Amino acid sequence: MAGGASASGAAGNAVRIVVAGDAKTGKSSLIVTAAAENFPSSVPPVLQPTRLPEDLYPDRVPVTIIDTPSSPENGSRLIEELRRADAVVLTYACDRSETLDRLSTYWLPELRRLEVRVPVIVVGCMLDKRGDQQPVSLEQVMSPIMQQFREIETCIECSAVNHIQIPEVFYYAQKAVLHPTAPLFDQEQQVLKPRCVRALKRIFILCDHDRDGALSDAELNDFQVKCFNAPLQPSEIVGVKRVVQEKLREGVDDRGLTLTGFLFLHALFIEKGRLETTWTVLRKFGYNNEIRLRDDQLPPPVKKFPDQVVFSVLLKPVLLQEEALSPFNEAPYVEAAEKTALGGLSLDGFLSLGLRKTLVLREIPEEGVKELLSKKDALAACDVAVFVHDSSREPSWQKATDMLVDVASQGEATGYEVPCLIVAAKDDLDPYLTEIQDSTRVSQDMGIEAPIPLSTKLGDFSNIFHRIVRGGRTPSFKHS
Ligand SMILES: Nc1nc2c(ncn2[C@@H]2O[C@H](COP(=O)(O)OP(=O)(O)OP(=O)(O)O)[C@@H](O)[C@H]2O)c(=O)[nH]1
Ligand SMILES: [Mg+2]
Repeated sequence: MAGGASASGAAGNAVRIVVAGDAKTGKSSLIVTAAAENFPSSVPPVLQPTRLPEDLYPDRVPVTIIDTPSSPENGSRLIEELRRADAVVLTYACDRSETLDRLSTYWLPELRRLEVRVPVIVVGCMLDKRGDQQPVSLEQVMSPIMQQFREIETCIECSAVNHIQIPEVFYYAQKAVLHPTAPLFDQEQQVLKPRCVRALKRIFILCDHDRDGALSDAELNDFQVKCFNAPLQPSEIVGVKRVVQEKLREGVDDRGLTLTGFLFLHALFIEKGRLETTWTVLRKFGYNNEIRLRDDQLPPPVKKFPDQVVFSVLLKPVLLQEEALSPFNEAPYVEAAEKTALGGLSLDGFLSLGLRKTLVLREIPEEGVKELLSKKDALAACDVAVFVHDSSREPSWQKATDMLVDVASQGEATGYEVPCLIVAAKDDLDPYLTEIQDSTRVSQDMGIEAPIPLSTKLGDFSNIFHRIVRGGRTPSFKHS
């Protein structure tokens, strides 16, 4: 996984940790003591790459530690190693404050200059030699440096000679690679990053099976089993909800854990250093280290309800001039639409919108969605996505929402975010029991317009073509 920025973070890849710092700050002794659990009486200036025992840490990812030379004549070798690092351990000697100062005057700026954008662990070595001469705490000393250099993931003091906090140094380093903070959390603002929020919102919506806006105990349990392969005990569910509710009243309601509560819980995990929990959830739902859906997650599986067409995409209208739109709700366009476009629940064909503009509707049958979304730039040519469902049939609605979520996710993942509209067709029939509530809630959750009811049978088009051209709103997995 060498190469830092491109690190996949997925278990199974080796982690390469490079140890650097001023001369005689204890780099080589630190490495030998971690690998052999023995403080060496003498060490060569630079060690060969050292592999840590695989069972040392729970992730069981192979960790290779690279020692670096302090001598200036070996500067190019040092730079080469730093550029290949997944994480950098920077050492100073606890009894030599000038080596600590050099972190902010030399080492950290140097890493930035070299564009080594990987997590940094700052390690104070030879803690045993400091004695009581430094009354201030590590936190007091380090917090201004950590504020200035957000790439510092953790600071730790250790003593190789006394075996204090030696395995911890490399534990934090490998953890920072496998479960990085930066994509999840904005350290500056102390909030979840927008991309992380969007992914968690999507996950929440996918886990909220009854779509009532909260995770019930059963839904929470399913989520837990999916992510961690183990059920939650009833007392644990109570515990989780209590923790959330104590800090954030609206985090839980009588239906269960709300989206706000779900997001709060993840912020809490991260704050407590349990990043692996949030990463496990994201990875189970198909996200990579940049919190983008992995390629193998696109396209999503498509179930088939053969008698329906629930997904239509409007290709780029051919805008011939900058003139105002002709009203489409007048003859002959509505009639044309009625005969050709909406007959049989499909938006299809070519609708001429007066002399100046052309609205191109492309019908994507259900089985074509998979193929469409398999192209990363599929949505680039699309101005609006319209999701048509039969409002009298629940499976049709379910299918339409799944597709809406898929299209919105792909839009987010690829940057081609497309405004979406939901069309509730066959409005002359009785809707299935909770259709109105459901569809209104989903549109609210996603931050798009309320579903547009229409009935071709009754000739009621709800001004649909006008609304399509007006464009709808881009879904944002926003929750009311
Ligand atoms: N008391 C004490 N001495 C240590 C500790 N760690 C290293 N030393 C000693 O500090 C000296 C320097 O240690 P090294 O491990 O060679 O440090 P280094 O940074 O690799 O040094 P260079 O590669 O020469 O720059 C050696 O004499 C070590 O025995 C420690 O935890 N406590
Ligand atoms: Mg050395």
